[in-house]
This record gives sequence, structure tokens and C-alpha cells, in this order.
Amino acid sequence: MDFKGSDTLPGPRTEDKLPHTAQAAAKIVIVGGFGVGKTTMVGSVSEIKPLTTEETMTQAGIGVDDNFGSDTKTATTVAMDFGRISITDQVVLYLFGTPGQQRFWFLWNGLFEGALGAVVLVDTRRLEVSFEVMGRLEERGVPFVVAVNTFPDAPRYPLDELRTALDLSPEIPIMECDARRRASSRDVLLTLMRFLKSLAMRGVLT
Ligand SMILES: Nc1nc2c(ncn2[C@@H]2O[C@H](COP(=O)(O)OP(=O)(O)O)[C@@H](O)[C@H]2O)c(=O)[nH]1
Ligand SMILES: [Mg+2]
Repeated sequence: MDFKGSDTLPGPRTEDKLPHTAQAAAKIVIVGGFGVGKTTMVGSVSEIKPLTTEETMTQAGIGVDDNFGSDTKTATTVAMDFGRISITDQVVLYLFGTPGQQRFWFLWNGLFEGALGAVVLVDTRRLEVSFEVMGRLEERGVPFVVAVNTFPDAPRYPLDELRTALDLSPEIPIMECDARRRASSRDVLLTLMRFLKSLAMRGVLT
């Protein structure tokens, strides 16, 4: 290997550096069923190159991870996505995307440790995965917001109908998003932060 050029190796990319004003960091988990847009969301908002552990879907996995949405999707995240966003000058969020299917719940143990909150990504074609995920989050006492990823061929429902269908309590924020758009994904995270703040102010969070 030729190491001659090593003194010209680029330094850290400027966007990899934490803003010097950063004072607090929080761990946020993005969870949802297969193909719901977790990797896309972490990728669209992350200011560092997101880490993604994707593994090509095996023949065995195809039956299990039945992917209604995108026939073109050939890889599924078996472990997680990781990214970072400075949501304000002071607050940095570390994002962990993780699968919601029951067979991946073993990953949740370490991953949810210390998580301040979660985003539940929902595909209206497969609400049942969301039920499982929200139930698990409630068990663990992790507050969450619900973001409905709007796929072109997924049925659109008014948000209050979805709230009822998902049996969400009235204070839990629910919103539509397009995980491919940075601004939209950022809005979801800001909504989560506002929700966490309101819980903290009501003394629900300690
Ligand atoms: N139309 C649309 N497609 C999306 C959106 N988010 C993700 N996708 C597509 O859906 C597929 C699955 O997304 P991915 O992020 O890999 O899902 P994951 O399994 O939850 O990580 C990809 O082909 C994305 O390009 C969205 O908001 N709108
Ligand atoms: Mg993924």
C-alpha cells in the first residue's frame, strides 16, 4: 500500500465537529417496522455521515420481512443506524435507528438504555408493527412521538383517525412526515424535544 500521501489525509470534515456551543447530548431512538424509513430519516437529518448496518435480505428474511411498500428495497437493517444532529446550538441528539419487529427485540435492551425519547415511524399499510413497538416503549417508560411516513401508495387518513386507530392518548404528538426531507425529519425531532420538555415541565420526566 502506498502511504506517501498520508500527510495529506483530510482532517475531520467540518460538519463532523461538534459545535463548540454544545452543552447537552441526548440519545433518541427511531423505531418502526421494516421499510418504514428509519435509515432514510437518520440519513436525511444526520450532520455526520450516518453509520448503517445493512445486510442483504436473505431468502429466509423475505418471507418474514414482507415488504409491501418498496419492491425495489433489497437490504434490511439488521442492527441499527446511527447519526447525529445539533438540534439547537446547545443540544446535540444522537440518533439510533432500530428495527421494530419482534425478532429484533433483543437489540432493544442495550439500545434503549438511557434513551430520552423515541420516534415511532408508521406506515399506514402496516399499523400492527407500530402497536407492538408502542407497547414496548410504554413498558419501558420511553416517551415517544408518532411520525407517519407518507408513501405515495399508502392510504392517507386524517391524523385524528390514525390517533384513534393507534389508540394514542391525546397528549402524544402525531404528525405526517417525509423521511427523505431533512426539514421534515428535523421537524419530527423538534416535536419530540418539545414534547419531552412539556413532560419535564409537568414533572412526568425526572
Ligand atoms: N415516498 C417515500 N419513500 C420513502 C420515505 N422514506 C423512505 N422511503 C423509501 O422507502 C424505502 C425504505 O426506507 P428505509 O429507510 O430503508 O427503511 P427502514 O427499513 O425503516 O430503514 C426506501 O426505498 C426509501 O427510499 C418517504 O418519506 N416517502
Ligand atoms: Mg433501515
